[in-house]
Amino acid sequence: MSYTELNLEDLYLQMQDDLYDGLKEEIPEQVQEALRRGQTPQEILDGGLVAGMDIVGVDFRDGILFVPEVLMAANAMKAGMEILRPLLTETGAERIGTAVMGTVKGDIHDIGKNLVAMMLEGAGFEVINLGINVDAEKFIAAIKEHQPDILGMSALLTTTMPYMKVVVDTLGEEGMRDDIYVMVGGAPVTENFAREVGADAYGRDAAVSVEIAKSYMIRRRQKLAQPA
Ligand code: B1M
Repeated sequence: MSYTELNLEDLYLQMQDDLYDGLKEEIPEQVQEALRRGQTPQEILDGGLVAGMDIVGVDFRDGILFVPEVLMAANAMKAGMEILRPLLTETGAERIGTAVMGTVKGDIHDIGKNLVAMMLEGAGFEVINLGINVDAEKFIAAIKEHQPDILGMSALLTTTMPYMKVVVDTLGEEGMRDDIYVMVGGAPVTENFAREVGADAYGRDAAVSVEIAKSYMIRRRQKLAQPA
């Protein structure tokens, strides 16, 4: 199908519909078409992909969609994100810091975490993405190996978000807590929850997370520049 005849609003509605239906072939074509029309990656995410996934989330909650359909929608979303990836990660900026990121143990949701990782890369961070179902030992081993400035944890389930505290506590036990800035995010996570688990910051969405990470790096650099 050619999407060139659709006006922009209808193109986004089509994208949301096709994402809902898990049409993995169509989504990249629509993303390309939106790019051709001068839309930014952020506009395409907000107007098409994330908006479509929000509708999927509501119908999943209400028992209208089931896991197989949601998985298809997730795969369609990932196909769209692959088109946007080079645009989100391309950076002329110098490397400003390193982040280790992962979705916590018991949780396999990775779309939001990957989006945050891509946008951090675009802002000049090196990101070591540990994937899904990451336990404290794996986080600690990666931090020891890569010495990142930031640890980013994602959780999408109310049952897995408490695991963030396990990781923060393990960092403390290992004597590493003061050396790293811990950021948490994911749909059920809140500012209060972040505080409760001992994180340094809560990232509401990818754009906000990048801003928080960048301003932390500025503060850190200023602190290091001060005479002892
Ligand atoms: Co899941 N699922 N799911 N699911 N799923 C939710 C989370 C749910 C809210 C759906 C619902 O009922 N409405 C619900 C959780 C309910 C709860 O805990 N209270 C749920 C459930 C119940 C489940 C299963 C248990 C279902 C089952 O098996 N019966 C199961 C759990 C599996 C497991 O993890 N052990 C399950 C499985 C799945 C799929 C595999 C089918 C698929 C995941 C595919 C994948 O990720 N590869 C899936 C999906 C797609 C969803 C929904 C529909 C969409 C999530 C998503 O990708 N959103 C979701 C509904 C929802 O969230 N409304 C749902 C788009 C993404 C861009 O947003 O992830 O929020 P989000 O990320 C944002 C911010 O949160 C933030 O920035 C991102 C970009 O702006 N952010 C961070 C995220 N991580 C961050 C980390 C940071 C900073 C910011 O660190 C610095």
